[in-house]
Amino acid sequence: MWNIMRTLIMACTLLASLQLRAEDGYRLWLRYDRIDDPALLTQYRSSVTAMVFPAPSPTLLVARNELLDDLGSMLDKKLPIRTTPSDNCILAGTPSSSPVIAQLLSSKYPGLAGDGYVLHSQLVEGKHLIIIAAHSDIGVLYGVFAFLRLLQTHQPIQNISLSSSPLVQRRILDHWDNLTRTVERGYAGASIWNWHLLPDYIDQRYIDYARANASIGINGTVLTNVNANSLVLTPLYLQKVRALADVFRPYGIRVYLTAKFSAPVDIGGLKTADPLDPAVQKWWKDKCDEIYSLIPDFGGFLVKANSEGQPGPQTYGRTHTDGANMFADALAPHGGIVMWRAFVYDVRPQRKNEHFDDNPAHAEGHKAATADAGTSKTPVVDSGAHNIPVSRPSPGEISAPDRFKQAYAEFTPFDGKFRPNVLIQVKNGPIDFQPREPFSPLFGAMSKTPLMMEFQITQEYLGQGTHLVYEAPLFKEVLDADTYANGKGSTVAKIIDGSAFHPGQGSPFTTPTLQPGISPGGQTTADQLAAAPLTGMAGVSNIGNERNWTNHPFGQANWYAFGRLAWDHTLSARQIADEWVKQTFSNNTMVVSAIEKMMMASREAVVNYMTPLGLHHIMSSSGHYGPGPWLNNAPRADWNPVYYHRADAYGIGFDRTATGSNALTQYQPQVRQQWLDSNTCDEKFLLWFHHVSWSHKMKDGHTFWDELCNRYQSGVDTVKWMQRQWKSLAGLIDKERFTQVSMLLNIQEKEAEWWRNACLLYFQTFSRMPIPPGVGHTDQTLEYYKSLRFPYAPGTGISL
Ligand code: GCV
Repeated sequence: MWNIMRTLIMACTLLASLQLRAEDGYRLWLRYDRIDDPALLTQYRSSVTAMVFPAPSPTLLVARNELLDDLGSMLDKKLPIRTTPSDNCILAGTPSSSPVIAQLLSSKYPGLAGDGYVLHSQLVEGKHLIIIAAHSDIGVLYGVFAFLRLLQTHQPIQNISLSSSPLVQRRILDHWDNLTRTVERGYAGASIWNWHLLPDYIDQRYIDYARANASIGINGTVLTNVNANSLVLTPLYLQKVRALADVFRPYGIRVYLTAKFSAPVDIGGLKTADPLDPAVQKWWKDKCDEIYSLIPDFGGFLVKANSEGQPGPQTYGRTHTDGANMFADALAPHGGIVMWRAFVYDVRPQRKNEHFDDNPAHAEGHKAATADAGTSKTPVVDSGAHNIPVSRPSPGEISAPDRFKQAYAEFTPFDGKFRPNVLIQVKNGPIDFQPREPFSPLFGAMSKTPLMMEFQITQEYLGQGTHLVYEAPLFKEVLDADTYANGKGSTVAKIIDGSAFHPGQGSPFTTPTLQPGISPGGQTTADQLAAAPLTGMAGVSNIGNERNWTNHPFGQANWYAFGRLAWDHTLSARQIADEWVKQTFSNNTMVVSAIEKMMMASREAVVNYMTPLGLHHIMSSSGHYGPGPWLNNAPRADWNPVYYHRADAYGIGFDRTATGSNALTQYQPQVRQQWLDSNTCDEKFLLWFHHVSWSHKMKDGHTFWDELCNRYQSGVDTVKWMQRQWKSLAGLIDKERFTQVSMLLNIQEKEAEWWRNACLLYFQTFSRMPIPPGVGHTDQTLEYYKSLRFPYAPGTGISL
């Protein structure tokens, strides 16, 4: 008996270790391992025995291969491809490839349009078919990935009847990747674009990147940093861009580039980049013609202008509309679009890299640029490549008005004045991707201009490469916020998908077929735009050339969640976490439940241990890594944490009511009302809008000071709880990722305590109140925390 038991135990252990094969994370959520539930495997095998999948286009070919390979590995069985359906067969394609599909779409799914897909089981002439159908080829590829997801997440496939369509048209990853392969705010190694070896060397990663993006519906990629380098527009680099575009095309992914406003001067030999100068306009028109001759489906340009030292139309006394419309006119004949960023402050030209931080090594440019501020000696700053006439700020100007208000002030006067192929790309909040921000007031203020969301997937302010922070709850909080722009229910999501002002939008759009040689021109014609204005969502990528793409294995979840929400913002954060965990780790219920709980708690944890109760922008300036609430010596007032928290003997917080900067007036009255009074304001936003006393009474009866301390502690406690959850999964997760995440959680715990200690010690110098019981103490001094330096913190992206 003992022997039998022992053999059984050994067999089980062997089986478990075989199942938990080494995982380096490269496969992301596209693992497609053999279905490990024997009963389910049998069921799936009997439901899918063959496929009919004509593939007359490159997109349909990759779709068919994907289905064949991935089903083959999940079912551990190669499926035959037939020309006519047999029983229990998959039928995949578009109406033009099959009358059955044509009939299905017109009779049962008449509303399906654009790149949406249908998964449908049906009896046809006595045969059970699973139909994967769409109007466009790319829709079929999306349908294939959705079908594979059903199996990966162990869903029934016998009686399926579902359809799904993207709610916004442009679902784009923005890479802040430099041509040197450094990545600004990147924490996962070097850029995946190997510019030096392109165009001749095609890394397998490019193909897997395209697969991963297509699997979640992402259909565009901006290859280069918004702090742009004009060189990418030279013939040498355009050949490299073309090679990438060729790889991505079958996966429905368009390539976009960042356009440096000064390119006509930098690389074009012109003396000016003034957008109203006919020679400049011609230069951009010729440049666009050149690009489209190489890349007929080129998406267009993303432009950061007049912000953090990037040149722009204001440099020449022109407006955002003058600048954006110049690009729009050059792109329009080819169907291209302009994504013009609303992240604006600081029109002064910057020296190379100076905006990154106040590290003395990087601040040189700043010092030089502001050295004689106020002396008004020289109104012209030599910007390096060319002279741009700009006044230097006086010291008074340096102590900046509320930066919160600048985007609204600069853009609302131009509402309705942009060309139809311009999207204004707005960061989710008014400042800069903080752990929590109220939504940007622009979302409620530009009813005549299509606004595109910009989220940051890379964790610049969320623990960078080492903290487990699931961002879907952050994205959802913003998308679900009500702007009241067109009455109650005008959520940010509905502004973005166009439905708040254009009823009927927010549903399916067609991405023109992306086949070589076929010009997608016309996709943004005036007629189409009048019927359905442009819509889009961008996420600043967290991808690098680390083997597992994102460094932290859970960074993959944020890439995944961004794509899923860009496709369908009505999905819940939990639902997305559930899918991701099952595909990325396991369908084991213990694993799924523990990881999901960790993920769902993680965003609130980071808010608590970094910036609770509406604190913002209090990180260190060295690469934005770690706490630095005491910093007050950056060359611009609004780069200093003290500018944002305003702690003093009375209290803390930025008064944005009428007694302060009055930024609240930028919101619709109903929104303003909900944040106007410090006694009723949602406490999560309290210090965004109010300067409250240390003894301000909180809703739970605590003083503000005690509540602040408790929140910091609760953030730390959550991280410790996450560690325990993770430990409970030992043996259920492959060793490689288990160990990796354990180590990263240890770092996160240390850093959460670091944030708590440093911030509380510092704020206590103002509050003069004791740390309440139950809140962790430190033996270190505030001076110790202030003395910490991280000269080589990653992500500064030096050298464009
Ligand atoms: C690409 C913040 C970041 C910068 C970034 C900028 C932007 O300031 O710290 O690295 O620059 O936002 O979004 O343009």
